Amino acid sequence: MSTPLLGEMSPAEAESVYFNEYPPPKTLPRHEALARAFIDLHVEAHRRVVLVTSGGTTVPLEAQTVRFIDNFSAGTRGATSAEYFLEQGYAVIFLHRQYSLLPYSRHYSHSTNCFLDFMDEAPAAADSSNPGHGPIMVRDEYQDQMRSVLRKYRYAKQNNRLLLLPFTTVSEYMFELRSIAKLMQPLGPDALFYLAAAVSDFFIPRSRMAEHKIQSSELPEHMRGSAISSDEIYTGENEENPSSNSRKLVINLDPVPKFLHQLVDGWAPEGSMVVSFKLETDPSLLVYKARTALQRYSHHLVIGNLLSTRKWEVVFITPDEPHERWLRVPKSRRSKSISGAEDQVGLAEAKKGNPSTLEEVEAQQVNETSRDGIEIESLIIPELVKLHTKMIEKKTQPAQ
Ligand code: PAZ
Repeated sequence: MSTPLLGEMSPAEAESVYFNEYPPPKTLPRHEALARAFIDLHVEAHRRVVLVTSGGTTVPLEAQTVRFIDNFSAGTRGATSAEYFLEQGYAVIFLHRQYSLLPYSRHYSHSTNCFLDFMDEAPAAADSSNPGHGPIMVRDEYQDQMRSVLRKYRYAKQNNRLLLLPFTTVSEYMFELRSIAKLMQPLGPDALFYLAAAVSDFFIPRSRMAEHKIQSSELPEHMRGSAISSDEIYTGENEENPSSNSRKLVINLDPVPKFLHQLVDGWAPEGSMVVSFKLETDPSLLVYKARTALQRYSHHLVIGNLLSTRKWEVVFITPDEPHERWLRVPKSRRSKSISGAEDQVGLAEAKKGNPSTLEEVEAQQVNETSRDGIEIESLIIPELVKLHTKMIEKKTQPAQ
């Protein structure tokens, strides 16, 4: 009889099997201690705390990992959202893929906005003992923007409002999410989960994973040991009788269990708000898939986005009226995106007719004074905070 896939088990069974299969990440005890102290501090202050997850997860192909599967997410949504949550007075636990974008420093990231381009060497003072070494300073044209970012960053740091916790693999992410969610219990309705990370849907279970680097060329027999040789098809199953087809690597992945169910029904505090994201590439699927996720996990909000338009529009799918609500950056305020496709804005809502919604008009009014591009997160977070406030009021006000 074949072993059932995790996806075929009950959520509780899948949780037990999954978490017993992997050793917890080495960093977990330290992260738990940091998270506990952070949460205690903010419970004491009656402050709301949001757990923002951000970036992609890796799926290792070997236990001693040389190769892994990854995804596109740079962590822009998570890092940007964290800044707007901080602006709204939340304390933020930022559970992020290591080396993905971080709140505040994202403005000066290595790939798009190299921090060195913002700097200059000023002439040395006339009386300097080292005339060849002028002080390093921020270029004039960036002073205001950098001062503003720096002040917000220092405020968050000095006031203990931001806790950065990194993960890399999908299993590390799962362990961290479970532990932090449970630690957030004392927050009750003041806890918010904002699950923006792009978590892999597929993985190779530890029991079927090669220990060592998968070999791409033949080894002499006496050196082979348990190495997967090049005349085998590696399926991630360590099959007894692998079919022979040299130089091919065929990977057989299992579905990652959907722990959203466990989060909503067990790990997260009673009364807390859970927001998940749904990413699609096919506009005709987005709303359907987001609605299905909301029904399946019975949480509070699914934010749907298309890969090609995610910087300019999202849809809020809620259990209550209006059920489907689009937030859009007005055309004139859309920042350019190399990977984006502006002509696809509105397509996922096409059946509804005119995509120019109330939100578009409102956004135009709110930001009338600024001619710069608007970040869609500046629209998402205030709306979300309103919904969270409503939920808290419902939970904390005695029934009339
Ligand atoms: O990191 P990023 O800003 O490039 O992308 C953000 C995103 C598209 C990963 C996020 O908005 C999202 O939809 N996350 C959930 C993906 C999913 O599991 O469907």
